[in-house]
Amino acid sequence: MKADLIELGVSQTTLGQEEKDFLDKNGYLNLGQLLSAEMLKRILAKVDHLLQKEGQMAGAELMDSPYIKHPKEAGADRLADLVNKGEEFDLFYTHPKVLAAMRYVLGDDFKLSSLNYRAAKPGQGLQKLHVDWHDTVEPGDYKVCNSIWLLDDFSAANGATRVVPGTHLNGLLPQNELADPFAPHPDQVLIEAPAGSVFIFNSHAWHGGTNNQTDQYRRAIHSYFCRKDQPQQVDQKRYIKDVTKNRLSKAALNILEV
Ligand SMILES: O=C(O)CCC(=O)C(=O)O
Repeated sequence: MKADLIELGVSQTTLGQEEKDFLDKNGYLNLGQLLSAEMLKRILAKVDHLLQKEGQMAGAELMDSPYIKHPKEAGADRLADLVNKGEEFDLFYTHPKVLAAMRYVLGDDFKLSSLNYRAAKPGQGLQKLHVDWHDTVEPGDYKVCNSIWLLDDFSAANGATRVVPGTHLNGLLPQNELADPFAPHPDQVLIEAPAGSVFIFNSHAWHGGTNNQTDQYRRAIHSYFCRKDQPQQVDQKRYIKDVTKNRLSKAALNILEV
């Protein structure tokens, strides 16, 4: 295993065999509640502060990217480049459990692609079933893998993410197969779990946000990773600030590839 991953606390056993088997078969995995109530409070306070501060510019870093599919998604608030917006967000790309899952899906050579906030607005947030890649891939030849960190309890009512288990293995793209990619899929599973939980989903599995039918935002952070031979969704070298560089370990900086 790469020295950087060992330094960040990843070992061969960080992910158990049952977890690996579940992820292999289904293309997603519940890592449990990795954020405490205290951590959630701090993160949400920081997110609120950033949303206020950035206003209309929130999420602007994503507009620069040729790789994003819905930069101006009307149904959701976004914040981007959280790597450079506070130490509260360091954990999202250095947590050993998340890194172990990324390594399991992408192999030893992977990096952070982007670290963004997405909040489905009340009454909105429905997305097509999609994959985060432009083509099909052979099983095992995965290019991208996402994690979603729940900042609110996720339920069927408030727009929980949906995943169609096993679709990372079927060599099919939802846009080619589904008459209506917005419609509920008979095999879809909703990620319903308490705030603080973290789910991994292989980005080649069909997935998407569902409609938030409540009057509150449904908030989450996505730490999204890609293989080292692929471009990042947000060019980390371009955005990295001295304050971030000075704060992070060499191993963490290597995950950003800066
Ligand atoms: O936030 C979610 O529930 C899923 C978001 C997603 O899949 C995306 O934005 O590509």
